[in-house]
Amino acid sequence: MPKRGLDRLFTYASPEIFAESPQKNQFTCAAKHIMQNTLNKIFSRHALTNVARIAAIAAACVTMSALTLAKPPITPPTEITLNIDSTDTTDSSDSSDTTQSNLVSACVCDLNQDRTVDSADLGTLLGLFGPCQSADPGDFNFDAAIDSSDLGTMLGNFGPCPSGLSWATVLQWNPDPDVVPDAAVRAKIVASGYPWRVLDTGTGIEMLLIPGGTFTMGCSASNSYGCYSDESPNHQVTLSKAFYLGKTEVTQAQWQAKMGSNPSTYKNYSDSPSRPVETVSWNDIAGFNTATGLRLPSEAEWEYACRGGTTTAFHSMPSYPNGTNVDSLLGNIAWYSSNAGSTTHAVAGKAANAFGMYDMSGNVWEWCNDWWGSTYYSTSPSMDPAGPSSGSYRVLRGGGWGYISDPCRSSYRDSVGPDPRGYGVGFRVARTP
Ligand SMILES: [Ca+2]
Ligand SMILES: [Ca+2]
Ligand SMILES: [Ca+2]
Repeated sequence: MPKRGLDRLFTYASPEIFAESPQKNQFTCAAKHIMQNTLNKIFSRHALTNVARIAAIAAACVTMSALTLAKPPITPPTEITLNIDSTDTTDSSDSSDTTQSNLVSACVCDLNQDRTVDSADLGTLLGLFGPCQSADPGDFNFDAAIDSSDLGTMLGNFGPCPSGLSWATVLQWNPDPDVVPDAAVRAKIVASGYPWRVLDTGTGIEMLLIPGGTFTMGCSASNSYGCYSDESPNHQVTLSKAFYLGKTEVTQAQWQAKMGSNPSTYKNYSDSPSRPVETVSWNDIAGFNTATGLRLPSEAEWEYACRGGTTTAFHSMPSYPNGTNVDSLLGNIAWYSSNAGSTTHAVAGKAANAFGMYDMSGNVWEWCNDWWGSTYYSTSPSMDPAGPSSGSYRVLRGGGWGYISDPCRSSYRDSVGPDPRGYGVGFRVARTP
């Protein structure tokens, strides 16, 4: 906790503030005296860690609570319906509300719902001090009063709300509008209940949440290139569940750290650790994913994540929020034959798409989990398609540094057997929450 925050906390917790609260009559002069003494001691103990200071203040609050007027014992309910979804505009309950059974782990102390319990929530809580309806926001122990006991609960839960994901560290709960410009998409991410930007703890790979949704999969011709037969027919696909996808292709450094070796052809450059790993077969990646708990995206997940809401040959880029079919604009988002200089490049060097994904087009080709089938689109299920049940080739997507604009189109499909390793082929990882 930064000093400024700590100072604010001391200010909020001062007896003068309590004295102005609606409950001031519940605090005796003796209680104020004890509180003041405790705070003075805390101020004088500079060796205490911030955590210890907060704990000490919480203890003081409990002391205060013990000195308030006795109340009849109340049995807290085991669960409560909270208006915590993004569609709510009022406090009245509705069908979209979420029922939480563990109030602390649900981060009920996060009163402004920004997924972090901090001084902003503390200020709100202190502003609510006084009698209330049991289970009003801020009344964490359901005793029909917002008081120092609730304050102690909040102080004990300071920090980012838990993700509920055993494998992830939360970097950012809510999507950044500069990265995910569509408000409706941001609302869907928040409504998923999962954090937007996380770090896969085991690999250090940064991943972003892609919300479920429906899109048209298949042929998007560019101005210069039409589609191939395996990109048709266009068909509507629904991805029923949100999933995490690597913000970039897996880098050489990330592969090396997990696998202990680096198979990449372009590994002798100063920026090679930040370049995508390549010369990896589909079967090699199966080994990487077994070691990490990660997986490859399905082909449908890949195209949905690549398009980011666009229906054009190439996804969005600065000045072209709806994407473009103009092949000469591809260099804004992709390393390909016209700008790559016949080599890979450090990931995230070009503009990201509307989900915050880099290098979906170009740099290295990306393996998908699916078997490839030339006529699969005519039989693909509309919900969560996973590809043919068997085959000889696995799907590759996105084109690469050595290729023209044609295969960099969002709908272009290629296929290679699971064993060959190509110096233009890498991957990005997905994970089911
Ligand atoms: Ca908060
Ligand atoms: Ca209470
Ligand atoms: Ca790529």
